[in-house]
Amino acid sequence: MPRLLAGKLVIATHNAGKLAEMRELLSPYGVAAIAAAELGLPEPEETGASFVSNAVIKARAAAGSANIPALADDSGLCVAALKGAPGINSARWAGVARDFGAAMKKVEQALHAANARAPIRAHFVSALALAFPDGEAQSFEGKVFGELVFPPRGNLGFGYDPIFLPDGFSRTFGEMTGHEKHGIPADDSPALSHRARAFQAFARACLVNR
Ligand code: ITT
Repeated sequence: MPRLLAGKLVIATHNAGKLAEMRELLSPYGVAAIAAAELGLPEPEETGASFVSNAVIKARAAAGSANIPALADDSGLCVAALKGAPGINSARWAGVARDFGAAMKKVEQALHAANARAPIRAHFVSALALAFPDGEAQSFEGKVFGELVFPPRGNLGFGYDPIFLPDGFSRTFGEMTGHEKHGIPADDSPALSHRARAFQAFARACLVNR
């Protein structure tokens, strides 16, 4: 049985783009969301082989250190012509400087080396994990499919947003407002982004006051 959540929650991310989106997603629920960095929590090593396992590692580490429930996201861009890369290594492709201009170039070069032709199919995945201080954890996954475009377009969002064109749209995530990318429709029909879709599943299972 999922455990209902109320009160305080740590958002177990050190990524400012994700943190802003997760705060917006949580804002209607009256949950006091505290960022891991505000508590000075260390970043655990992401040793898992899947998005879900890495999300659980991050959520458990934060819940254990902060002694309150923690919500973590592990996410990434999976490119079909690159056999799913960068996938769970999406942040690592940006190097220690987290330079996503360089990471997007690296994707483009890898596609060139693989002789990939348009349309370049890709999807984003987000695994959200909620963990409690006793180690209990639940996870929820969301995906969004589309294609990659070069050169990158738009300076909104973060990470790989400027090269991702979701199916059915003519603007990349980098050209969309936060509301368009991860807004939750009033009738709770599926949101657009991977993270918002995972969040809808999380909210249905765990959040109160809906
Ligand atoms: P935390 O582990 O502290 O949460 P991180 O950036 O290291 O931060 P991940 O290991 O999950 O997080 O890496 C996922 C990367 O995939 C992230 O750095 C982004 O660049 C990219 N990514 C994930 N969601 C994205 C989105 O909505 N738009 C663009 N890029 C995204």
